[in-house]
Amino acid sequence: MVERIATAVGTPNIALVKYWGKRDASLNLPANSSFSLTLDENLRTTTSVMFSDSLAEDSLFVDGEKQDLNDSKNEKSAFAGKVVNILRDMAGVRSKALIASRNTFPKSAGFASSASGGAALAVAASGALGLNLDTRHLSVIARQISGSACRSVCGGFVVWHAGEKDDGSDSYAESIAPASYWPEVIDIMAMISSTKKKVSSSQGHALTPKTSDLYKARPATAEEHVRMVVDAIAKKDFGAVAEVTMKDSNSMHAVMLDSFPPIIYLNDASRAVIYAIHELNESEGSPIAAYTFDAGPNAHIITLKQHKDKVISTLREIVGDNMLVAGIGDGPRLLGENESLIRDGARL
Ligand code: 2P0
Repeated sequence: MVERIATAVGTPNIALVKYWGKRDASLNLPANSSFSLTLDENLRTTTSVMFSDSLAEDSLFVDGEKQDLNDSKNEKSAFAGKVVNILRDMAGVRSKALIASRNTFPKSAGFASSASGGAALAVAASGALGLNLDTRHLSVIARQISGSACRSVCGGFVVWHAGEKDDGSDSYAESIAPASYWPEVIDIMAMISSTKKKVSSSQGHALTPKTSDLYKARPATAEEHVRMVVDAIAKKDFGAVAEVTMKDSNSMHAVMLDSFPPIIYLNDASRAVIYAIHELNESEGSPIAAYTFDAGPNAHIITLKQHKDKVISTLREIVGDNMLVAGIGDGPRLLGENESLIRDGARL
């Protein structure tokens, strides 16, 4: 019996310039390039993949719960199945796969795990199949599970190039600097709500370009923001990084609100964080912190280690102690056999 198995860990990323709107929904090709920080292993997904002749069908378990790989309503599982098929074809392997994945995010955090999960799966599955794929190739594969997952394949400071080709081969992520380049940068996450969002990211990616007039200006604005943030990172100009980060989050949430029906992810507590960060920056005389919000009300505050205590005491007024802190990470890595979630041919 041939059995191939590998385990990888992946971490989330936080976009400073956002991906919102696709030019191709089946391949997750974005309307614009984006920029992110890959976070460290304070939040992580561990995924084991086994290909074995003894398996009768493909199966996927997330946090112990069996997922239906053919459920078209559960897009992420459907994409996971698709990615396993692509990799299996590349390796010329026919055996079925058992995939087991666990998130170590605090249960109440309300932070998405599709980016860390997608990156961990791409690395573990290609590792199990002995495919020696470079980061660019891995990001193209991970992108098909979840767009933002392609950025989590890279460590440090990451650009996802939108690309132009119909087949998506030039839509990939690339690290412009490793985590060690600017290790003082941190993300303080303020947990505001963990309730499931009314509009999923995938629904929003489709609705906004179709219905928002303001969205027409969004792709060019985001491309300009990527150029600005890359330049600011090269100069380690934190004030410039902070300004473009806040403006890009506001730009994305503006086109969300301009969608019809409107998509509203921010709530009163999110808005209180926005005001508090502007007040803090004003009292400091220059920006020491930047807020950014994804498809939900939780705030990510990007700052430098030396300002951590000030930012935490500002946020505490709004969210109490519901905070998590992550640094910048090196991206996914393969783990050893003793960390596998699959033993003796079965998931643990
Ligand atoms: C981002 N988000 O750039 C943006 C900002 C949310 C707001 O990427 O359909 O789960 O799987 O490609 O990656 C969330 O969307 O969407 C997202 P799919 P994804 O991080």
